[in-house]
Amino acid sequence: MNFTKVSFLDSVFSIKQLPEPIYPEIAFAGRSNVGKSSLINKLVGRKNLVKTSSKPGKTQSLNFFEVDEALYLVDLPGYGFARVSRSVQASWEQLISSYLELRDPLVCVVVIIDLRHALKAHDRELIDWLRFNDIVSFPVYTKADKLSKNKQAKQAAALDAALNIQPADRLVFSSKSGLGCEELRNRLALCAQSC
Ligand SMILES: Nc1nc2c(ncn2[C@@H]2O[C@H](COP(=O)(O)OP(=O)(O)O)[C@@H](O)[C@H]2O)c(=O)[nH]1
Ligand SMILES: [Mg+2]
Repeated sequence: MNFTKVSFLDSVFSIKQLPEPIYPEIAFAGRSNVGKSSLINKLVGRKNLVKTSSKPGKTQSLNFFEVDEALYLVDLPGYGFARVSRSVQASWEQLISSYLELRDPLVCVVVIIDLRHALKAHDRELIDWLRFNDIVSFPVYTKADKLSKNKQAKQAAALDAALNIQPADRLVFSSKSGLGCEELRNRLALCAQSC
């Protein structure tokens, strides 16, 4: 798998609408505006497969992308966006949590976190919830290019401590420079093959 043959499959707004479970699936989660769309685009070497935006909260569906006739990438709606109503937020959460809990081919949830900041409550809630439900998660610390090498190491160590993980259990990433991109492809290919 080299992440070259990539196409958009479908936008899913309800559990009933999910595609046939024919490939392993890797989902991508993160706070709105954390850089999730940029990360997916970088991963598959496409500028605009997933729309990026400076306006957070755009993605309201689960967006499925097919990779190399072997894998589905699933772009989950961003969370922690204050400007949507509570009822809209609740229905997103319902869709996402049902998908994560019930979907057999799901092998890993990539949780994207901003390397510049301390761990946010929403990120912790998600990771705790995934652990509680025995769903494999893999944190990726993004926007590394915005920090010096020293600061990157310091911030990554702080996030590792907050999540109680080792450096081997996560990646430092930049959609701008491509830092960590090859490692992420390898890691996800391994996840997909192990199922
Ligand atoms: N410098 C830098 N900017 C980034 C990076 N990733 C995303 N961004 C910027 O952050 C903003 C939000 O990115 P987007 O991918 O749309 O975030 P999403 O809401 O999580 O999908 C955009 O302005 C991106 O250009 C990164 O690794 N480095
Ligand atoms: Mg996005």
